[in-house]
Amino acid sequence: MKIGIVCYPTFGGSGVLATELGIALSDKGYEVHFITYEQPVRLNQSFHPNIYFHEVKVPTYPLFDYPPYETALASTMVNVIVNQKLDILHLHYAIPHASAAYFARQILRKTGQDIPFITTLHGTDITLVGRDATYAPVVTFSINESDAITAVSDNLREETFRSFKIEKDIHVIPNFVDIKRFYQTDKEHFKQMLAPDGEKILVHVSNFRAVKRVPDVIKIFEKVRKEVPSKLLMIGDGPERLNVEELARTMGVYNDIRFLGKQEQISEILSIADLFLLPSETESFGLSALEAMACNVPLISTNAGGLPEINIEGVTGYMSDVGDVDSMAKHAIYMLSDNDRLAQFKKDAIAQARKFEKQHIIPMYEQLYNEVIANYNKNK
Ligand code: GMT
Repeated sequence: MKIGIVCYPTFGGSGVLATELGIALSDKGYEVHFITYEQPVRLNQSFHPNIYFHEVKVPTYPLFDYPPYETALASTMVNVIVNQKLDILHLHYAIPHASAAYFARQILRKTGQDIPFITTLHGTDITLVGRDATYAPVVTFSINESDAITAVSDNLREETFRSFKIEKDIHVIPNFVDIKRFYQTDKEHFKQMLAPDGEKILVHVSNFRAVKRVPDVIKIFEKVRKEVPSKLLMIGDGPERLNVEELARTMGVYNDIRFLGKQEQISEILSIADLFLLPSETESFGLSALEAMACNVPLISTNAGGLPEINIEGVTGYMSDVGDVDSMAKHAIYMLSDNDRLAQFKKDAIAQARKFEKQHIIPMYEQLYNEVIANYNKNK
């Protein structure tokens, strides 16, 4: 089977998940074609002979204040579908991928070469951006035109039905983790450098957007640090970074924090962490938290969105209401202040991550592809 994957190539969760899916499918013998404007970040970590990358180029012109990416994307989809003879197109993040696919299909129908497409909803395409009245009619239409729809959690599925007039079922296929790549490795020397006096290490990974409430990470750390000797690693970059660095200086905790920026070898950093902080305003699943758990790291998170579907209260960590930094700090101190207790949380975090191992989840996508292609051909 030849599968086209359309995604954002950045460090965002939807692009990471789409890339991991493409890698997993290619390992199983499928031919995978990525269509996006840049090489997806996790693709350049190693060579995969069954994976092809088709760059969407958006020519500029003095008239264009806003170069028409969606038009370039739809044209590239048409080219790749026809020339590579794809069987199915899988779109990750509804905007603008689903509407571009609809457009591409209308073009292909004229020549009898159209193929089915599946849209996977990831989170902010529904909970923030898609809901905006500017986009909502196009998002609703193109989701409904998809041959199948998936969401990454039960919560996102319900949220989609609440916010849009969706006329077909939404399959829930959760995020997954490759535990052959995400596991705790021995990085004691690295830990020694960052926490020379045996301090506990807290970590946050995100794209530093407002929805992640990154200032809450600093506020939680400031409280934890008063009770438990600790250090904080901040991984990622984005619009909130400068404000957050300034907040850390103002609160007098900057010297105990390392802002490491965007990193590709996340599992090596997670390997030395004791606790993962994810105080998001909304989080449809929390892929970064799952990857942390696979590396032995329990969670302090909010109870927003789909987080209760992965963080088991009192077992893999604790959850609090959005913005309740006192509660999150209290739970973090409880977990970090007793080594035996912390070890149990770590063990339970790994056990929970294993439930979302890629070998359990990839077959769900394979089954859906087969069903969708069979139905499409039947109704042609
Ligand atoms: O918001 C992000 O951090 C990026 C975003 C995306 O769509 O690129 O991530 C979303 O998709 C991930 C993969 O399915 C989920 O694990 C994240 O929870 C989700 N983010 C939000 O809902 C805020």
